[in-house]
Amino acid sequence: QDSPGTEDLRELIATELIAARARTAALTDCVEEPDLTAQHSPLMSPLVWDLAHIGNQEELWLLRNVGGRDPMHPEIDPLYDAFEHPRAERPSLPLLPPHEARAYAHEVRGRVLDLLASSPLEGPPLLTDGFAFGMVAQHEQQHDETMLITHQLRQGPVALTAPAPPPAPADAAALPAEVLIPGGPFRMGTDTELWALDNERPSHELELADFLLDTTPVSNAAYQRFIADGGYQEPRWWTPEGWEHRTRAGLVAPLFWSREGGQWLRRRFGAVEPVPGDEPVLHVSWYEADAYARWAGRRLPTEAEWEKAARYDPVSGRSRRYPWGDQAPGPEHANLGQRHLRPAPVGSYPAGASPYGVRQLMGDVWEWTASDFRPYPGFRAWPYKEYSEVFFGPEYKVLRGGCFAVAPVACRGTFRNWDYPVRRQIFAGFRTARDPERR
Ligand code: AVJ
Ligand code: FE
Repeated sequence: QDSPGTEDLRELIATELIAARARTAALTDCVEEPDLTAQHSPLMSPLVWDLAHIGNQEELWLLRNVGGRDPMHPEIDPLYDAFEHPRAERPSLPLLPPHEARAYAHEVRGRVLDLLASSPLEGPPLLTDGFAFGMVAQHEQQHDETMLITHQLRQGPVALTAPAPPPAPADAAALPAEVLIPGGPFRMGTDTELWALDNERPSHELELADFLLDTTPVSNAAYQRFIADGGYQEPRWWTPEGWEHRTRAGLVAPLFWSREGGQWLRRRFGAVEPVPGDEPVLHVSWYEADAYARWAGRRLPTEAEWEKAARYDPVSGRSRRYPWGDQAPGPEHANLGQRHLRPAPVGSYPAGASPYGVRQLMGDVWEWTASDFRPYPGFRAWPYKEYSEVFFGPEYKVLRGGCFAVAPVACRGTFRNWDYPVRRQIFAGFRTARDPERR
């Protein structure tokens, strides 16, 4: 990717910071004070914590580290350090009340826009290509996704609304179930993506064998067949840890599903509706995705397979930024950015398909992969080891592709997300893969 000129970069940064704040405001202005300070789930922070944490990280990285300014309120730093207090503890901290949290984030932002106007956007690595600004815009958008998860977990009437995604295109029903991705060399990760985070770097070549990948994410209808076939009652589909967890947690269906009068219903942002068969399945753990794949005679794709399917251009042999090419995501490519508060039907977004014809790799639902979260060869923690490095290891599984709640600035073919294999509150689904039959 070519580096944009300084003025274009300033404009891009300002646009991204403003877009993130508009989303933050939408997520925090739509409920009253008690809903901002309450803890809706022990898995999540109160919304008012995310709000002040967004401002605090922006102050830390931009005003203090880039701008060399003194801390505005050093006494609040420990409250908003994610490593000092686990989420479950945060409601009992003396957090800034909503009006103070808003005023703090607003004050920081005003000073950041002043700093941006006078920053050279080159020189020290943190400033090069406006990296710290891009990181902060991504960080706010990541917390906007986190806050949307909190909204989904919240009990009570609907607070957020958005138009439904477009209906499935005419060819959706006739798509091949899977496509062959031929083996060969593939360059994974990036050295050039403008604001790629440390765990996406460096790029490195690897060799993959032929594999077949689902054309679309697994649908609710397909997942209901797994349930109806007794998939949750059959240990042979599950890993030992998965079965143990399934049993202890009493899993029988995706999170937020309930059974009424022979029909599966699902709660979504305060409304209850029949589970739509043609939507990608959402709110399943890695263990459930893995069990489904085994039941279907398949497996989850590895992270490298997923990225090859999303980025490899068989004509040039090059890895591209997105399945459709190098252009930034538009509304025709993918369901991103909380434009819609649900995934689009399977088979949507033909303009966002990869060269091999794989659809919806970006947006809609995060996709669980088979892979543990590990550093790439040559990884260097940057600019802080608490972003990625402290999470590397076998206890986290990688998710790829972003979901409807992810902003374009925090989504690309190289972007890596990770979570525990038991987690279901995240907007995660999956697609499956298999090896070709040997003959
Ligand atoms: C990349 C989504 C796993 O929310 O824990 C936010 C992103 N890091 N603030 C998370 C993040 C620091 C992170 N995930
Ligand atoms: Fe954070």
